[in-house]
Amino acid sequence: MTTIQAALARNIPKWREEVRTLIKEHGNEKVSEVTLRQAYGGMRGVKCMVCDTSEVPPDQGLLVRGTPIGQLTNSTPEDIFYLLCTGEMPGTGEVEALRKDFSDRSQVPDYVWTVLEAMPADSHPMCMLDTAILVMERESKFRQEYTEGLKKEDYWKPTLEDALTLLARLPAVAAGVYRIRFNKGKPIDPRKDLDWAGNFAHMLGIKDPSGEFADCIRLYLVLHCDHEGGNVSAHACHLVASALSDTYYAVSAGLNGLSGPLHGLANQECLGWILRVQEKFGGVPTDEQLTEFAWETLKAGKVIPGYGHAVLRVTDPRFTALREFGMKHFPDDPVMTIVDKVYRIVPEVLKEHGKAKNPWPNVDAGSGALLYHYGLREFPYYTVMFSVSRALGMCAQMVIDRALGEPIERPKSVTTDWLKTQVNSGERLAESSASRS
Ligand code: HAX
Repeated sequence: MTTIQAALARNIPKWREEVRTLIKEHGNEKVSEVTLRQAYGGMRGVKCMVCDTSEVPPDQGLLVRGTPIGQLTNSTPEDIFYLLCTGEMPGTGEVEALRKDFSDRSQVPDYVWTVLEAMPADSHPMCMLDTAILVMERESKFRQEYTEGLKKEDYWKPTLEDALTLLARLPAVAAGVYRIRFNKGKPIDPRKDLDWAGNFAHMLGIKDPSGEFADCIRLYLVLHCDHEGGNVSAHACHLVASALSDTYYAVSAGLNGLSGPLHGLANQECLGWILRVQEKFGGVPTDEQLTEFAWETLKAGKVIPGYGHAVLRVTDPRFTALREFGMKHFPDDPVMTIVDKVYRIVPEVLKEHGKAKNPWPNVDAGSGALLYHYGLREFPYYTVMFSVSRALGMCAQMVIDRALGEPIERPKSVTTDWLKTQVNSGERLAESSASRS
């Protein structure tokens, strides 16, 4: 049995050597170019950062350490965290050790509940989650050891410590946010006999006699774990961590990014859209009615939530996995039926509309329907569920960044005047070379 710490300690020297050699031998080779449009256009497609935990080929969707996410749907979040960090699929012993470690660290300090209880009753659940993470920053091992004097090559060790403590507490904190914010009663304590996902399901307090809700949560937490390095939350986390801010600061920053409606918050908007369809048509609409509703949304200048993606150009395999789960367990659920119908209709509407580069569903198009089915009906909470999972990827990326000694991130910005001059001088150069030839 190899602990996650031991597996990292074994792999990190190899990774460091590999990167050192790559930079030494090919450091000046070009891997990307930036156009003026990209500089104004959210840097879309610019290859200027490295993330080894996962990648998102536009025609395949998420690969976790090279394995398609569709092949990992029977894994647990513990498997996935080990895989993200080390690049190796853990055996039973490794998973048991990690599960026990999470369980040993899972006690949420009382001051977290005091802070959450004191927040205004209409606070957004994401604001509550991020606040809870920030107040725990005082316990950061990285900050403590860095202040005392820590060698750069050891930065990853207390970073991993902080990550494990934060991840161990996150399901309890997130479930507590649900119970406090939506008046469900006191937070529920974790159980020693349950895994990370099972405990999260248990602490939410949703009735689950068959264990099916826990299975749904397990799948949900696996599917949302990571999505390479350039998305808003991963990038925000990476950027903040690059200043050597500790795990609590960096994960909270990343999750603040996840709270935007074009990113993680889309899942709360998505189900809202589906339920508006259901309400307007008194149930499952006809194809014509749904087509008309989709056009109404677009003509009002709004986006259809859950559709489109900055990188993907196919149906998101995470949507496929969630849809399969729903169709297997509750094919006759009216909300699931609408989700399925939207999947048939909306891509055609978006293609005809002609704006979105990707007319296919992303992960958010289906996730809310599953949670709604099991009685978790407070939409503003959905991004918190996403966050619990995405923290796995952000933490893994941060440990690896620290291990590789990544420097503070500082791209160069330019002014519009500079770009105008650059463009004009480019034109002058082109003219003079044309006149010479
Ligand atoms: N409905 C209507 N219009 C859409 C659209 C959609 N679902 N998706 C893209 N478009 C529009 C864009 O608004 C943009 O219009 P303008 O030129 O008028 O600005 C145009 O199509 C081109 O956009 P794009 O290049 O295809 O997409 P972007 O990379 O700019 O944005 C988004 C990607 C995911 C933000 C976008 O597709 C969107 O807003 N989708 C709906 C919200 C959503 O589902 N977000 C969740 C994404 C997944 C995620 O991160 N989850 O956390």
